[in-house]
Amino acid sequence: MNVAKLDGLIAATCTPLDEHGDIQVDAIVPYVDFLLESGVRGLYVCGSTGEGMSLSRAERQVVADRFVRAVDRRVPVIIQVGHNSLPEARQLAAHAQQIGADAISATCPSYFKTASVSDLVSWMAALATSAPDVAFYYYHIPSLTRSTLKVVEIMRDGGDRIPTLVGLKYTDTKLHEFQQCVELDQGRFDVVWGCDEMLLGAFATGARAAIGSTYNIAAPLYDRLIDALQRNEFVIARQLQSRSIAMIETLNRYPFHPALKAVLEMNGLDMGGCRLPLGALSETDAGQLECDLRTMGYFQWALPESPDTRT
Ligand code: MN9
Repeated sequence: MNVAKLDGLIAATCTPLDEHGDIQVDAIVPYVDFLLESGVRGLYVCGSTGEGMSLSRAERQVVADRFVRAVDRRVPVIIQVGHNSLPEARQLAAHAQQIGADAISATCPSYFKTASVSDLVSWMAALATSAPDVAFYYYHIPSLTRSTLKVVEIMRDGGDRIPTLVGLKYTDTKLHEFQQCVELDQGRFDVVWGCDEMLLGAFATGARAAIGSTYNIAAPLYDRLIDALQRNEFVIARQLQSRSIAMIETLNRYPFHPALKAVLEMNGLDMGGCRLPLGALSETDAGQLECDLRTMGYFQWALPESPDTRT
């Protein structure tokens, strides 16, 4: 099992769809090349951004397989295998191991709420036995799962009972809780930040890697933010974060997921819309979004070839 810690920006990938709403597999190779050229250092596939929960198991397996093959070992690939049905989740995990993914990750089941940390860890342990040679990152995203279990306790108990549990994707905004997870058992776990608009706070609190959706469309901006922090240039880091906040607020108005795909389309990639219930942007909305982004300077500061590499 490869347990090297993740480092830098990991893109939570979108799933390209065609005009019928089916998976558009041929779009994955150019998309992966675009992400790696923009500075992304890993991929997180079939998560919230990738609409994993809206895809069938067969579709998820095709998507996972195509991303792993397109990356061809250049960066780590993590496959999100969470599912309300444990047998389905286990088959996804076994498949991820079989195709050579570097890690699996899973949300907790979310239709029935898990009553105790111990029950959830039993569920995770059963899942992990289906991919015994692959690192496992628990995916904490209470805004979507509505889980109220304490994530530090999940990791503590999970660490005792699951040999492959190496880390956590922490997608919440409680920096103090994130710090507790980072410091648990002398930094035993690879705790990866999941809220792009608070990257600055997370890196100040001990994060070394972040998994997120907007690293698809602005990795150079966030890389400059991390560089600024490493040079203790906090004013610059705050200015860069403030651009990211404004960009995300703009996307949220459209709403977020189809808007993210529309921005990738503006970058020359074929992404399509989202599957219902998320839907797609109308042409008018996509045009308005492009106009909003142009006004805020997005095309000047967010992209690999951006002319403005200053703040
Ligand atoms: O997990 C993403 N969260 C959701 C990662 O999809 C709910 C984030 O990357 C957010 O999309 C991002 C923008 O709010 O922080």
